[in-house]
Amino acid sequence: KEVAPGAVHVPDWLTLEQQQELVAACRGWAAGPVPMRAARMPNGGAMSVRTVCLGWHWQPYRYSRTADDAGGGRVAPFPDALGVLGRAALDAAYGTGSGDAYSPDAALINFYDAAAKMGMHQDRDERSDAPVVSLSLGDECVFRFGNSENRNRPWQDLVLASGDLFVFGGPSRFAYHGVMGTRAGTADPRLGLSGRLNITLRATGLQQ
Ligand code: MD5
Ligand code: FE
Repeated sequence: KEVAPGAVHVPDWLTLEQQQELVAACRGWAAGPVPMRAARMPNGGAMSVRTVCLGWHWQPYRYSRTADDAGGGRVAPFPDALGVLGRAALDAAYGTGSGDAYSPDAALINFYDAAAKMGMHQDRDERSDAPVVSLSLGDECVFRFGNSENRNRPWQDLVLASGDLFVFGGPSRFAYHGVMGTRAGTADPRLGLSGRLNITLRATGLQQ
């Protein structure tokens, strides 16, 4: 379903087996070499979401190869399998062949416990206007998709459930968005996940 130009929601895109594999992979990635952590904002406060990065490490508001805010180590490489999944995601959202030239080089994996939220923001630390691919796992959340002008109305509130794909490209790439909260206990017990994971794939446009 096209929510706005370039913003496409594909409910239940991942099979249960793919979701289980991704949850297991996220557990491995969360362990390190740069462990999952709550990013600290320039004002000193910690985000309620915890994040682990692959390929490039994100901290507000820049990307680097090393994690100054989480031990200083070099981030794990971006896995080829996520590039393959990203191309399939664009094909599913925009039509066959749309993903051919897509080569994301960073993944951010966000974990939401029952209290976590993410305020309205734009993702504009990338030097690329390539689409962002978002995959949801575990508990449902209320996702707020806004406009590209400011963090205020108009917006649309959507429920994102486990297995859902969302692609943000074209005129929607720099829209404001946020996660108002999760719905604790809504995850499929077969995932063995208490909380919500979100994987985003991005092309940073950065070199080396
Ligand atoms: C999440 N993560 O559910 C969301 C999903 C983040 C973040 O927002 O920055 O880690 S990604 C939603 C997204 C990405 C890029 C553009 C737009 C939405 N958009 O234009 O609405 O943890
Ligand atoms: Fe974002």
